[in-house]
Amino acid sequence: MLKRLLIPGSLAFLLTAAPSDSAPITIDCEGAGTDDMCLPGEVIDEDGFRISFADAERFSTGNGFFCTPDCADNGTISLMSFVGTDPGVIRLQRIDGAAFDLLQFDGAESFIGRPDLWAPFIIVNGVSFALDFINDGPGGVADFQTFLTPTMRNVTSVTFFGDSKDFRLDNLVVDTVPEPASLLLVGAGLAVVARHLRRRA
Ligand SMILES: [Ca+2]
Ligand SMILES: [Ca+2]
Ligand SMILES: [Ca+2]
Repeated sequence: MLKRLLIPGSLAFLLTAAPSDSAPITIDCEGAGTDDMCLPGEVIDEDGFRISFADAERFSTGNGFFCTPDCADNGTISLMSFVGTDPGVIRLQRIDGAAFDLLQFDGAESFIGRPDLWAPFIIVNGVSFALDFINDGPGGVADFQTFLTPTMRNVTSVTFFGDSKDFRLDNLVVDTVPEPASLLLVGAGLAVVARHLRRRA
């Protein structure tokens, strides 16, 4: 009886605790609307990760109505932090709250022709990444830069802050971090399943 309970329990645990995918994931914002306006309390969920406000008035996607004139653009949907009466901080977390690595991200300026509004750098968990102030909107030169983030490992939250100025984000490359305790439990579960299968053979 105990064994009958143990085996399904172990299998269920394996399904929930095993790392779902050890390969890096690119959060490319393509699942968001082409011109969504997110207000405080709203979130964008993608691939088990959540983008939300830490302290931002709003953020939007796409390059349409909310970008007048046009904004920095990479030909796809990206996020923009608008700074209003708040610092404009955007937060990235896993929906389950577990740890993850941020490997790299793409960052850019905001409205073309308004360098007074452009963030000089994007501060990621306290580390600054300088924007190049090259931004001519859709087409033309490349507006986005790719920044590597080797120090953003095993974190449970990443915040992006433009020093109280506007910026855009896209292609947040993340990797999940399996917890050592979970791995040990997964190993124990596998051993139980293997023993069960051996006895049935
Ligand atoms: Ca994109
Ligand atoms: Ca451009
Ligand atoms: Ca740029």
